[in-house]
Amino acid sequence: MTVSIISENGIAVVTIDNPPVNALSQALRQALVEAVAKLDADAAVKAVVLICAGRTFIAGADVSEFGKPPQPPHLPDVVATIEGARKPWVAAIHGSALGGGLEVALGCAWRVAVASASLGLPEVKLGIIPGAGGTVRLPRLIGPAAAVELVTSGSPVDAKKAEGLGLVDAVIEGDLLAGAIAFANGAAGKTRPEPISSRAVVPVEAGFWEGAEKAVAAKAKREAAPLRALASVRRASETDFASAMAFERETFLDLRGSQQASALRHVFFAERAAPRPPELAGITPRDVRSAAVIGGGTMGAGIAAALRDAGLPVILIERDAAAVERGLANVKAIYDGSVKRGRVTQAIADARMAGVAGSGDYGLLADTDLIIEAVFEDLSVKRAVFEKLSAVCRPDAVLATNTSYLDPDAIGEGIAHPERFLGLHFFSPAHIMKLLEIVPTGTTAPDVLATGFALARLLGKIPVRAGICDGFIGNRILKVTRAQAERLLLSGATPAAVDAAMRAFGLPMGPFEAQDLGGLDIAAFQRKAARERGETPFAPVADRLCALERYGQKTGGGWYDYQPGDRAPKPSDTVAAIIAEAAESRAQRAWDEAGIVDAILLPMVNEATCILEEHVALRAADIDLVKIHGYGFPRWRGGPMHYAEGRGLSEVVAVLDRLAADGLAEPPSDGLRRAAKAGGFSVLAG
Ligand code: T1G
Repeated sequence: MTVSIISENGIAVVTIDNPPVNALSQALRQALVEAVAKLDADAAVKAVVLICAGRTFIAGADVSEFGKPPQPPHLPDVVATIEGARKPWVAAIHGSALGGGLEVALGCAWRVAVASASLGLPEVKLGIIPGAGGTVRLPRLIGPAAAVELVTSGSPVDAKKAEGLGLVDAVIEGDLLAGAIAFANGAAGKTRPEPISSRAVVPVEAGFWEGAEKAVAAKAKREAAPLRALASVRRASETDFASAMAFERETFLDLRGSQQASALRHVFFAERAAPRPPELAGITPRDVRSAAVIGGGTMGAGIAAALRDAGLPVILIERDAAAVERGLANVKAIYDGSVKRGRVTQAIADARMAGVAGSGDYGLLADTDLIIEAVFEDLSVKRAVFEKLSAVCRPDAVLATNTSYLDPDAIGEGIAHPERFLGLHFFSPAHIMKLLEIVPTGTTAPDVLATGFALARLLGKIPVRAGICDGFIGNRILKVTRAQAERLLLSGATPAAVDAAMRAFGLPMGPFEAQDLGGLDIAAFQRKAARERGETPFAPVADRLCALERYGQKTGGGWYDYQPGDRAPKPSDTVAAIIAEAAESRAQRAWDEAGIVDAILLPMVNEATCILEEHVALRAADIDLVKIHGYGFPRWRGGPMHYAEGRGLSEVVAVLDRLAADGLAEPPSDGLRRAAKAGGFSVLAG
């Protein structure tokens, strides 16, 4: 880390160089305090430009220091030192001025930025609030309403928007340093603005805070930080600077040590580690400049849209002209929906749609770099597709199957150049869901696996390497979730109670609501295949419902009844009767929310531990990412593995032992017992 200072014609330039994102480490904070003293003592200096080397302005406090006790100089003091400097400082912003980075900029007399820069206070996304004056200076600079939006959402604004808010004094065209020096020269002769800490906050209209609280609470749901951030902005608007700073710091330190902050930090680093797995270090992926999707159904159309969103031209192949038209219509429906929701403009949607060519002719794929198969989940249908692809595609073209449940080794058998084949398991809707399970076969070449990860980065997805087993990582755990949910029904719980408990835990919806939404027939199809393999999937009630063709919302009834045109789930007497009959010989018990969550979540952790021990997943954090980005597990709980470690693996083992003794769960696996003894899952990682 370096902080260099050069002075010329009265303007000193302080350049921070602390790769990769100029995070505010203890050494950097110390160097900034020393720079203020040095330049205040230099009579030749009339103003200071603060700029960063590398790809971005200061991106915030160093998140890797969060788990340790804060070391002086503390950031609020650094910001106060800059604000109180005798020579005025100008923050020159490129890349992202985030968190503590923006707070340092707020200590400067002026802020300038290039148009491509963004500025924000993302702390709530880490389960904390700004801790160096962000919630106190911002309402003084841009007013309470804009400050509330910026602080409680955690979302950044671009330089133009920031200029409009008064957060940035000028947007620099051309070279940032030259523009900042010119700005400093011009400003040096002018009256220096009143320090933000001395300014008053403009009054708000009656009811503002009550309205803000309602809106923030609705969005934050069970995350604590957004409402605490709102309280800090309100305190800053209603009391003097010093009291507000004390309140902010107290809140920041309180949240910093919270479970939610620990969980969100865990996810932050897991998401950044996922696209660059250590086992692929130094391996160059193959170039992917063109792509094709075989199959224009829901998944194929979603994958085509995801590829187009990343700028790749796409050929959509279907079996005949009518199917091609349907496939293209499915892609168009995706873009029409995006335009309707304001996610893209009509012009962008049209351009993306124009980049999809539909055809029934595999011959068009002779020079395509990547081909993803997304046809019906039937082995013979898939193998026929790859037979054609083997014949027409370049030997180095990457061929991928999007299968959810079939064995990629079986699908790829007989493919020419099998080293270029792998599984790429997208999650529906494929243009929205971030998770991509990357499934190498026994013959996939390392550079082809690296190509899968590079594709994930290009598509803005979270890649997780998964070994071959039934359901890979996510769907294998899902089967346990569903089996446990049915076990609960047979021992006295109701679908509504189970769903309510899992929603209260933080899931977007419970296991039964989710099945009614997605359709019970899909899992029934998988259970049929499993039984043909000699397995005995546990779904006594779901099987009965499917026999009655109660597939969920799409048939007006599944686990719940639905009135025509109304998606609200109603408890079903039919289902209750089926449950009562299936539960006849079983012990019944009263279930509370905590008991339901344990009986569903801890068996999931047990199965995940087997997945880890079998090296189907390489790291526990990867399993957390699968559940968060593929199944809506709450980020602020960090994922099932982080949650279990936080709960204590010995306690997890004890609860599972009790449930197993009552026939309500499988006993803890040997791996889970070993991890409990070792105090964590890392003992099992591949
Ligand atoms: N601290 C430490 N390391 C960080 C970091 C940070 N704040 N931000 C990024 N990294 C690392 C990251 O782990 C990765 O490391 C590398 O930088 C590139 O990241 C007092 C308390 C800045 C928009 O929340 O949003 O300030 O894997 O892959 O896609 O009030 O990183 O290469 O070894 O994401 O170009 C507030 C979080 C902190 C910003 C760049 N700040 N970072 O995105 O690169 S709290 C944040 C980001 C705070 C104050 C409070 C993004 C980015 P490695 P990357 P990118």
